[in-house]
Amino acid sequence: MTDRIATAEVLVTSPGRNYVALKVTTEAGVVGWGDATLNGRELAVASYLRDHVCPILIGRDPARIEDTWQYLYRGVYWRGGSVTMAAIGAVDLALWDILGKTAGLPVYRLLGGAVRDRILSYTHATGWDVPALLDAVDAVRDRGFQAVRVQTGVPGLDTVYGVPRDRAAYEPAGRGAAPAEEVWDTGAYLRHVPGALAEVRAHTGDDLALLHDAHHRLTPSQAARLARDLEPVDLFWLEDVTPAENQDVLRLVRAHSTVPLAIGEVFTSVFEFRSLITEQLIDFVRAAVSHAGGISHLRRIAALADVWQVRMAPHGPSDVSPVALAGSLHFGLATPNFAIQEYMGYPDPVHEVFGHAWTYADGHLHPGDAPGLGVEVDEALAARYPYERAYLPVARRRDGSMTDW
Ligand code: CS2
Ligand code: MG
Repeated sequence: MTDRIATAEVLVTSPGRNYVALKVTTEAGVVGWGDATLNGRELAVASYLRDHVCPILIGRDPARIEDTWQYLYRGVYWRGGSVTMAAIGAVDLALWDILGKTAGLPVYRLLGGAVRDRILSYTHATGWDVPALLDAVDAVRDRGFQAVRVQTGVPGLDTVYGVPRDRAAYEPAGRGAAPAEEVWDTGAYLRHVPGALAEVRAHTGDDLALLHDAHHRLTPSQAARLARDLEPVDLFWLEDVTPAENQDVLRLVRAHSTVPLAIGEVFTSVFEFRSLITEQLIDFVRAAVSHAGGISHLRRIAALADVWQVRMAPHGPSDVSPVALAGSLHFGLATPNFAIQEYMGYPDPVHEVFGHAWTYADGHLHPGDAPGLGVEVDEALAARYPYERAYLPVARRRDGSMTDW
């Protein structure tokens, strides 16, 4: 007998930071979880799901995952965009979770089975000055990581993307009535970063993969200059050198450097990646399983990328919940051109609300062998952490004009 979707509910919880979870329950009582978190715009996705998507899921066959994806993507005239794709991603994750639980298999086995034993992961090391950064890199190495993203403070700037002021973990979204305003100076950044990262490389030796995120801030010539100046550091990748809208710039960057380029945490579909992949302008795809339409759509991006030797490296900051991280890991274990998973980690309350089968050990992640995605949300505990409005910061140049954060 065909099972049917009985209910679809949205849960918003804030165990330290906001998360939006989707709970889909079938008539047979199987529960699937999805992640619909969009940092700083959480309630937009919650409403999109509650008001427009959940009602039309009821009665559908949960095993028709691809058909539901097409129904939600093509069945809306106003298609695409971060809110829509995060909502579709949440449904897709929940349906894969249900299929796995129904079959009694972890999702990676439904995707064709493991093609690797474990998934290489990277985490973040940050420091306001070089000595603090070197300490942070050493601490990350002591935890077993073989790859690390390094971000450093810039002399003359009070705030810098990715670098917390205190020793607390970096969490860009701030709670409050309005976004924090940061002052940004690309010239100061360009003068400081290549030397600082060269010191990190001299300190670590060759056997640690180093990554750096420019977070969308550079003009075309600045991007080319940074890539060129970072050549001696031998980066694993340089991320988001320019605003996502200007893809043509990457031709200029390529002409000046062989530094591997990673792009796309704000992209939500294969259509946005098409020329980046087919013109070989990038080396790594950063789309998140939650923001880019779920496992079903990330597989489509990966299939296109594989033809051009581009590899998958999904976004995994703390605003990607443990549910989406699980989805990414099942996908990663079963996908040949998967390279590396970002893993910032979570504070304890997040681990308690989202109990998970995935594990971290020795620089690697594994999704675990529990049926489905292997994440169960403790709803009673989640209810003790109500939503709190939070915004990502905005950035202004020294003259007060807005720039990309
Ligand atoms: C990022 C994120 O992890 C990354 O590479 O660029 O830190 C990003 O700034 C946040 O996810 C924004 O919500
Ligand atoms: Mg990034």
